[in-house]
Parts: sequence; C-alpha cells; structure tokens
Amino acid sequence: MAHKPEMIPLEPDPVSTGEGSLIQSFTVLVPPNGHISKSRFPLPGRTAFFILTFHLEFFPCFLRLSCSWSVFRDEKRFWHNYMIRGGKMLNEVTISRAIIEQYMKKLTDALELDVAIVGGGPSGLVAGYYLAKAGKKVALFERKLSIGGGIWGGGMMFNELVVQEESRQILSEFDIAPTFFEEGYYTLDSVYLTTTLIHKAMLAGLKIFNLIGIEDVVIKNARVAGLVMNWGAVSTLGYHIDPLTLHAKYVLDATGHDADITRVLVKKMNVRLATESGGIVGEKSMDAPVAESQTVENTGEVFPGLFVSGMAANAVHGGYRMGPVFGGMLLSGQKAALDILEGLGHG
Ligand code: 48F
Repeated sequence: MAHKPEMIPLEPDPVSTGEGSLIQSFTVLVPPNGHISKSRFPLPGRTAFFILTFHLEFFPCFLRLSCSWSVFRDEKRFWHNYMIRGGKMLNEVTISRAIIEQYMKKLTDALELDVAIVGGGPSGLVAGYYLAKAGKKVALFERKLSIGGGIWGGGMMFNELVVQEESRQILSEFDIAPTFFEEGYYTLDSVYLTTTLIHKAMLAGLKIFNLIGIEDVVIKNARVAGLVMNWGAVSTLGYHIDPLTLHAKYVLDATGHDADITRVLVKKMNVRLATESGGIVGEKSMDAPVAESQTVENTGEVFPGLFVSGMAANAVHGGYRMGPVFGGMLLSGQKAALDILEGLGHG
C-alpha cells in the first residue's frame, strides 16, 4: 500500500491560547514503501510506518524547531490510531508537560489583574462576562471543582429555576431564551443556565480558576489590592501550607451567603465597611420580592478596592434571602461590573 506524506496542522485552543510562545506542529506521515528490512527492524512479514512530528515554537528572542518520531509495527493499529488521533501520536510526558506549561502560563498571567472575582456563582460569572467584554484583565477563582455555585441545584434539587422580566436583557445578551410560565415568571433549566454563563464568560475573555480558594486579601495603602490564594483542598484538609498572592486593582466578593472575603477583611483588619452598621450586618430570612431588589441595591464597593455582589451583598448589608429566583443575581453581577468599570475609569 503506498501512502502519500501528509501534513496535519494543529488547531489552537481558542480559550487557553494566550500571549507567549505560539506553538505550531505538523506531522509528516512517511510512506512505508513495503516492508522494513529485517536487519534494522525485527518485524518479519509486517509493514512499519514512521510518523515524524515537527514542532515549531516561537519565543520572544528565539525560535525552536524540534522533531519527534514513532514507528507503528501493525498496520491496522496504525490506521486506527491515525484516524482517531488525527495523525498525532500520544506521549504521556508530552501530555503532562502541555498541561503544566499551559497552566503555569495562565496562572502567571493572572497574578496582576484589573479585577479578581471570588466565587463562580451567577453574580460572579455575569460580572466576569461584562468586565471581560469591556477588555479588562479579569479572572475568577472558585474553590470547588465545578463552577456555577448555587445555580446547578435549581430549587431543592429540582433543576429548574425562575427568572423575572427585568433580567431578560441579560439573558438575551447571553443568547438564553427562558420559558414563559405566567405573566412575570420565566423558567430556565439550571444546567443550561450554568453552562451557558460559563461558556459565554470564557469566550468573552474571563479566565476561570477552579479548585483555588481565597483565604485572605492583600492590603496596600488602606485598600484591598489583591488576594491570597491556596488550593481549595488545603482548607478542606486543614493543612498548614503557605499561600500564594496576586494583585488586582479591584476585588469582587461574589462568594454567596458566606461573604467570605469581606468577612476575612473585617475579622483581620477590623475595618469599617460602607454598611449601615459599619460591619457585616448579616443575611435575613426569606422575603423574595424585597430581596430581589435589595440584591441589586446592595451591590457596590464596601471598602476601598472591594466590591460585593449577589448573596454576599445581601449578607454584608443585611438583606433578605430569595431562594431559587435568579434575576437579582444576574442584575447584581451586571451592576458590579458597571460600577467597577467606572472605578477603573472605563469610558
Ligand atoms: O452562592 P453562589 O451561587 O453566589 P451568588 O452569585 O448566587 C447566589 C445563588 O446561587 C443562590 C441564591 C439565588 O437566589 O440565593 O444562593 O451570590 O456562589 C458562590 C461561590 O463562591 C464560592 C463557592 O464555592 C460558590 O461556588 N466560594 C465561596 N467562598 C470562596 C469561594 C472562597 N473563599 N474562595 C473561592 N471560592
């Protein structure tokens, strides 16, 4: 069987491709041209195939060309692998190196931000979307494995939730069409809402780091100027491991009912917040209609450099809870983004 050499360009990953070296790889399939000689390869009666893969990497000051090769002994296995892997041979070490290098690049890039968002619930995701869309350097940190906070579970694990008329402009920005239930009430599949918010926010340029918990803030000149981070599992396990730090012009506490970031600031720095009492007032019981408008009203800067949104805003200012109606959460995220943009001097 005669095979023509082929070149297979790799598609770059649109989300993880950042600044830095641009890697281009191409694979050349070398035709076997019959059987490989017994003296060089002990493969009597079999066809062997060479795969040569060239990697071209661009660095700021130099260019690196490298090559790797593999031999397939078995024709059937070769074609099977070739077809399903698009001609690219897998190497476990390359897989590990790719993950480590790409993650380090992404995390290093997030050490100096315009805005650092803590919490991957609805308000954090929506804020991240609008900030990224406005061209700001913004990253979101979530200590759990999955992003989405309280959206996934809908109401009492029935994976449907309710949104109101007021939030429909945000839903259409995200290309989400809710289902009409009755006048003023729309429903949404909570899995659909979660995944779409994440997807659109990342496409807009929001960088998301799951499994990273924020345990403290950075203070500079009496202002919140960054975050102190550690693996989410470190606090779960109760290990004593020193954290790492990032700087941000603004921090958004979108940590939900716990208002974790504002709480740690008050506890450690004994500061006065821009709330009625000067401290964390604490969340009140259920009153959905009141809570929905309070969530938006309470969204804002509570200490220089620190904004609150979503349920964290209600916990800090003493607002009511509202349960599985999510319009206020989406609107709060949008308001947080607009206020922060103003703080950043965005025109
Ligand atoms: O609670 P959550 O969904 O925040 P939200 O945007 O939305 C609230 C609603 O989901 C719901 C509601 C609607 O009517 O009342 O509760 O206010 O998501 C907050 C996320 O923050 C993460 C937490 O795991 C959750 O996913 N989180 C909390 N503390 C930290 C954190 C921390 N210290 N570091 C990182 N992530």
